[in-house]
Amino acid sequence: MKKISGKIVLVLFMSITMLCGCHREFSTPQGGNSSAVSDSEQNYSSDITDSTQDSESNSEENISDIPESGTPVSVHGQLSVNGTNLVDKNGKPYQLRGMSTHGLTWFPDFVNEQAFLTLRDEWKTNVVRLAMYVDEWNNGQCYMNNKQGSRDLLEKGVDICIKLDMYAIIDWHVLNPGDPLKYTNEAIEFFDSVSKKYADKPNIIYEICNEPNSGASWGGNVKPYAEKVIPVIRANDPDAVIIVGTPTWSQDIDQALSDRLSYDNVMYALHFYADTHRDDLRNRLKSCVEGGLPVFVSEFGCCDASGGGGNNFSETTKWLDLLDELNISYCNWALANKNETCCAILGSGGANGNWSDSQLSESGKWIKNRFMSY
Ligand code: IDC
Repeated sequence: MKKISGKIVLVLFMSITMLCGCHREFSTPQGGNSSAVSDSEQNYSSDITDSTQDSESNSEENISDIPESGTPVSVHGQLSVNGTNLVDKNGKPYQLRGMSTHGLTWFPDFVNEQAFLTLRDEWKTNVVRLAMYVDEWNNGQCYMNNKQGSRDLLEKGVDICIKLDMYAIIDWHVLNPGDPLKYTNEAIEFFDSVSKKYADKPNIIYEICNEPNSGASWGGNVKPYAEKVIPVIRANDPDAVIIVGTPTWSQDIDQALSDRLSYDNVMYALHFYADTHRDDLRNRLKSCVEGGLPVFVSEFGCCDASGGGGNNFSETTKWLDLLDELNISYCNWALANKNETCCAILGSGGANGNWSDSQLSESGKWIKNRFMSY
């Protein structure tokens, strides 16, 4: 992995940005009020070429907002796992906090530099999770129906994170079907290729199966799948952190605790939706961490598990306080403006960042304030 001094990267970054005098903005096919538009109706543009143009946005303000100590990856470098902790290049416990995109091909316009820059400099986050749905219910907007388009958007997101010196989680978003083994060959092909491409970048974290479900068990499905995919990533990128989903929509971390994978730098995913999952799951988390399991909350919502219903901020607070206490990293679902409780941006908010509070949903406002409170 590249080891570059934080200061050099910061100076380079600032010089390049000042030379350009602008933020590049990517094409954003979706405009106006899209809240009434369903996922399948989202206008997925296969042309995701950058459209470099002068921006009226406040690039200088954003630059001066960068903390003295530098931007995330230049300061913290290659992450690894030590005991239950995610640690930085100096071996110090480090917590990633950030937003997860919605399905990349469903909301392609949110993959743009100004949006991620706002997440970094205003919301004070250090990671973006890039959710690439593997298969879905007949809407065609997923990897199995559009490999190249999905892959292009994913790489666009990763490249923006690298440019902005943020961490990027490459999420193979297994949801349907619930058994990750079903697309093992495709996963191997995909992870071999991306891990080759990004082998020298300390920014990247691989998440190999979002949420196994529908009876997929740890021992029978998830672990055998992980044992096929992890060595493929390791052959190209020996020290990247890899997150592995757990059964029952990434809730059964206890199954992993009793039957751990034998690789280093592996973390196990726990997902919660605060109005559905409460003390029982929090207690499971505590006991698994006490038992030595490194856990990563790669997805959570402030609402119920459908992504809808009302927000429950008092339960979310209990969750996030516990995660802070245990140094567990987390990503909030989702950076999108679908008319859904879990989405952070209102329909009128658009995808280009610099959102005012009136353009954020209740959940968006709340989570932004939480991120900024650190
Ligand atoms: C939901 C989206 C919703 C979409 C649905 C399709 O919010 O717009 O129609 O997926 O399947 C998860 C999943 C995540 C879900 C989310 C909310 O990882 O893909 O997104 N959720 O239901 N696990 C628990 C909840």
